[in-house]
Amino acid sequence: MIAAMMVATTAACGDSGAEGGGGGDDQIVLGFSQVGAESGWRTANTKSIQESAAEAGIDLKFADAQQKQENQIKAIRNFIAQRVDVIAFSPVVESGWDTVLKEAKDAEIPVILTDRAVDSQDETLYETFIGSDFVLEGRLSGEWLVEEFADESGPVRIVELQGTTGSAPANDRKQGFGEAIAADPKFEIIASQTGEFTRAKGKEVMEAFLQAHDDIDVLFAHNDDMGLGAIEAIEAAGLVPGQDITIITIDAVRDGMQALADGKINFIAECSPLLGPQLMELVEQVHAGESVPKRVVTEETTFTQEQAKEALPTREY
Ligand code: GZL
Repeated sequence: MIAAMMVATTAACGDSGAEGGGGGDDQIVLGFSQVGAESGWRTANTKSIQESAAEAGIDLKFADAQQKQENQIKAIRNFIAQRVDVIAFSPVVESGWDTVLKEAKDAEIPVILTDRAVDSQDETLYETFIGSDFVLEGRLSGEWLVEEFADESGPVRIVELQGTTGSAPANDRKQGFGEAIAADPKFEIIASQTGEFTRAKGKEVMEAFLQAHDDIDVLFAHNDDMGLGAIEAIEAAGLVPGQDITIITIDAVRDGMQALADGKINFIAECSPLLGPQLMELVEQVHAGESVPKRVVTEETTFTQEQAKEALPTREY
């Protein structure tokens, strides 16, 4: 991959607008529709994509959908009209993509899914999907909790901050976590609601949880940002995050890892946003007509409080 990038001699001219772009004749033009800028994870993901496109000499036309599916559909149609070489996007929700993906297929423009999946039954509508195994992330979170509370007789009362309603990470993380804690009936999810993957909404929903329940033992948040917002609500309620309420989150972005190292979060399952380099390699392969695997799973790990302290100094995001 590094060699492939070094071979790309075209001056880097990653275009950051949805319009324009100074691509040379032989330069690959990539249209990318991003979910939005809702979380620290998304910011790091966008940076990785933009920097990797520039390094690979790929002319990037980047569109931010502000978490709205209709904006992503418009952006994809715009890319088709511009006759880009490849389209890539992170689908904000799983459903409702077949029509626009068929339009891209009819226009003979290959599509790559990044980060999140679609629930289309027609796998010919995209070349490959590169992203995390969200069910595994949820399962690892639940398994840590089962182990951590092995000596507790229970009940263990859990509140859950879900990601964006209908999104693959929200659906799959909930599934994986639920499967893991089903091992022992002492674990009970007493409230579950979307915090839209944002700090502000996570704080607002956690405030409501705290007003409705005075016996919360655990918070499972589908991303660090909602967990960080919830920590503000927990502290405002006079409780100690990480002690009065055990907190598990997913992503492992810098602010989440800092809270983990500080003892305010107890466990984080990593979800790497650094998809840029692998995405650009796939774009080049697809553009060259090479066959690519239908599914590329990103490598990830998990962190305890001690591991966060060790990892923080060299954390890329
Ligand atoms: C997961 C990604 C999720 C992150 C959130 O791959 O889609 O969206 O977990 C982000 O932080 O908002």
